[in-house]
Amino acid sequence: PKAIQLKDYRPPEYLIDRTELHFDLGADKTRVTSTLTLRRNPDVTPTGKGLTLHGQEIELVSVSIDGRTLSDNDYRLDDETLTLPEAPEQFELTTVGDIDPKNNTSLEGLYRSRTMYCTQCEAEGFRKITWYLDRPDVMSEFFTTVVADEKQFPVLLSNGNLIEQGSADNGRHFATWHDPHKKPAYLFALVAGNLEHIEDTFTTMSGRDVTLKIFVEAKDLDKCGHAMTSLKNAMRWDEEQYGREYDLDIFMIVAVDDFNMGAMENKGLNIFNTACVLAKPETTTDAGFQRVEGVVAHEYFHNWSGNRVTCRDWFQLSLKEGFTVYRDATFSADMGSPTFKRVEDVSMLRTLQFAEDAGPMAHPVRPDSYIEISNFYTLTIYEKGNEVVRMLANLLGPELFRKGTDLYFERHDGQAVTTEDFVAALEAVSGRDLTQFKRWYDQAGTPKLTVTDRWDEDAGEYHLTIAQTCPPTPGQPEKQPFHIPVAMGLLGSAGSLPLKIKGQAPNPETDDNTHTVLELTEAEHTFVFEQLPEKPVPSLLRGFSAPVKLYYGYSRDDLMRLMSGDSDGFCRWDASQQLAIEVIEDVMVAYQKGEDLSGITIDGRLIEANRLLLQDDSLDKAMVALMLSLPSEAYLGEQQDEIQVEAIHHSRAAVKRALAEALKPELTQIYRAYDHGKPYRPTADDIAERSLKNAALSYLMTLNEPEMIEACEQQYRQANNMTDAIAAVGELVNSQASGAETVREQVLADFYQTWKDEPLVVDQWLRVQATSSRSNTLDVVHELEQHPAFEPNNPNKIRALVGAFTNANPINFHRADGAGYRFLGDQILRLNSVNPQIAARLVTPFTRWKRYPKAQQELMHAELERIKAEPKLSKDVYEVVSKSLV
Ligand code: BAL
Ligand code: ZN
Repeated sequence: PKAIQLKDYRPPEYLIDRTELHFDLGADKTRVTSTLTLRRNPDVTPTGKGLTLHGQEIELVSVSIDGRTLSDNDYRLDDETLTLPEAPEQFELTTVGDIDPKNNTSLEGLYRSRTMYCTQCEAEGFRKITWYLDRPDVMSEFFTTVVADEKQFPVLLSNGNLIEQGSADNGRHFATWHDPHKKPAYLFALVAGNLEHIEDTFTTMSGRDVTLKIFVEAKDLDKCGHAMTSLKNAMRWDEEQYGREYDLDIFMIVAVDDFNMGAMENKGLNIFNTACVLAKPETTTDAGFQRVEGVVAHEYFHNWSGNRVTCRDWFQLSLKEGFTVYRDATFSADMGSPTFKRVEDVSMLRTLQFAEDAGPMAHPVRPDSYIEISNFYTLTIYEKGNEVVRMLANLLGPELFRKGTDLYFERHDGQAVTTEDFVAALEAVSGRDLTQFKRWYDQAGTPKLTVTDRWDEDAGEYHLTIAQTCPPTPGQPEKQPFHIPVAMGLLGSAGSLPLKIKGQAPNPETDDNTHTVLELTEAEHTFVFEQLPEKPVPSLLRGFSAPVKLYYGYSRDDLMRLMSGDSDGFCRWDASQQLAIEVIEDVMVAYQKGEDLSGITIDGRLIEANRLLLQDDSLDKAMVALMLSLPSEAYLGEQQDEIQVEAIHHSRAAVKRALAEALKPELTQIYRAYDHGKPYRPTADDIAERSLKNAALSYLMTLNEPEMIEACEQQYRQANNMTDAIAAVGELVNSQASGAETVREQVLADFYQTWKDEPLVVDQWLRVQATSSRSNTLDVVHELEQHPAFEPNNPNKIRALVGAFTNANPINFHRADGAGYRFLGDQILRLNSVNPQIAARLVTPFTRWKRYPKAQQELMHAELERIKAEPKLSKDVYEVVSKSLV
């Protein structure tokens, strides 16, 4: 397969002013008739090659130009294109083609999910529906008619407004939709099904009433309320924060069981994975409620950042995704706990995006080449893209950033543009030169900041030196310095110290007396802080002001001071994590020496720091829960040159047990004080309280005491919400206590019996078992693969069982005998032909093979070779596997 290059971008030779689609959903095939009003693009010099349209897996019935049917000699057809060598300057093209949605397991284009038909067109699925210029810079006005059996498919939906509906022959009916806003084909959507809906209205800032509908299967009607509330909050928030008003009379969401992604922002008709829209306390965890709120907002926000202003080409994907993640993250922060949200996002970025950025698939936020664009819906495009927009917003300050986004939306409404255009709008309103900043879009890899300091007691001066480097990434051996904002302050023995930087006036947009933003542009800078009464401890990268790795030699006492005294919640949490990492690393040294970890003594400072947290009632419970949680095994692995899976697992567990022993009274007090009977609310305060209580349970369960196992079982049986129920199941599933065996079996059986008809809860049942650290987990996973609950082609089930085992269970996935790797290799090969997107995604754990000791490297490498040898490898899997083997 050939790579597509950004440098080869050419504007389209033809434009499509109007797109008229007619879908005849038959019992067997679906016939699609498309009538396109085409004209030459006046801005492009003709190449003389005629018109080439994209089209795949469609059986051609006929082609006509201006009503004249073409003969075979008038066009060329291959597996991917339809070419009209003699295309006129301006004409109407009608194509008729048959597609087979029932056998479309790729879940791209038009496909069947359970009882309904639905579509997924981003990035290049529309070409599986009809022949088209399937590229985001071709925007058209769509008219869509859907005809289907009235009993089986009473609901027929597409983008825009419903303009006509009625009966058709043979018990069928039709609906015609018109979308007045020009859009690229990737935003097209169609749904036909036996669906029910909830309805509400939203009055926009200019006083227009918009109808809001959420469509689901009848059994899920009671799980739509949270999504509707989230949607209305998001609509209001976007008006208040960005001045963006909704632009159609109706906004619809449809929930679908079989879906590759989380959701899709099709104009006026968002299609959602059920996992990202359905929620009720009995079936959905706190994290699930938060995910629904975030994803509903994200897709809604795309209406402006993505739909009204879209991408010129797929290299610009982060233009809409990075910006929209930034928008949804700030929305979620406003709706809940800002520090909690920030810590959660940074944890994911530092654990997973940093790993991607250091591996064979590393690519810039604006990539310059790809083989299969589906492989580029990555953490780099989304999450690092979010960080890049966040840095821009912080550099400009709120007022200028808002002016900049206003200008961006106004300048480019109805256009397909680039990340350059986005930055240009921010430059225009601020007068800032962001040329160097744009390296964040072009250079891959995570910059590394090395910080050193010197205290001049006599002068009362503190010298802080920050040096930046960035490791090589594929195709980019050398990097230029980045423009990096480092938000910081200085801590004295009694709190924050006043900041006075030699030769530098404070910036009123970002600074106050105790907080400043240092802007790095060179490979090294030294800042001198004057008039200080004592040697400070620096509080660096507050709020995680840039996506970098920061190295400063904090002493453990410094970390304790930051944990209790810093004004920045993120830095307090980060200090707690750093202290925990160091203590776990102490134990790893003992483990490597073969010492017995069962009664190991750990650094008392970690115990005391946590005791202070647990005893201080004035602290925000969300912060306490976050700071109490030990860094994940994955994040601990990221800190090491060579990932020692077993050492990390056993050392982390030993530290957790040692903390539980030392803090048993405090943890028990928190656990017992919690009122399990209180009604469930998904508010920030209640989520924090549950999170702290379940963290206490998790610590106490490491002690293997019968009364805690009993308490855990009781929590499961009495829970009025899924957060508490699944937390208890998770503890039982992981428990090494001999007394937990029977309870575990009973609880797992009871859980399945209770929830076997709720697919999203069954997903949680699969996930909790797949992530158990007990040594027989791979056998359990193999058994679950054969269980009726496991639907082998459903992406949510695959993620819950295969994805969870291979990404979130290091100790079992990386088994020394390679059985975990073989399991994943088999799954990838099985899914390669069924659903290439999902298959390619599953390869991720193998992309990291070089990070492990030699024996594991060899086993993973062998699996990659085995996959590469498959004769019919999809482009998707080929790209990830071949890049990993370089
Ligand atoms: N555009 C694909 C799904 C999303 O990011 O919203
Ligand atoms: Zn998005």
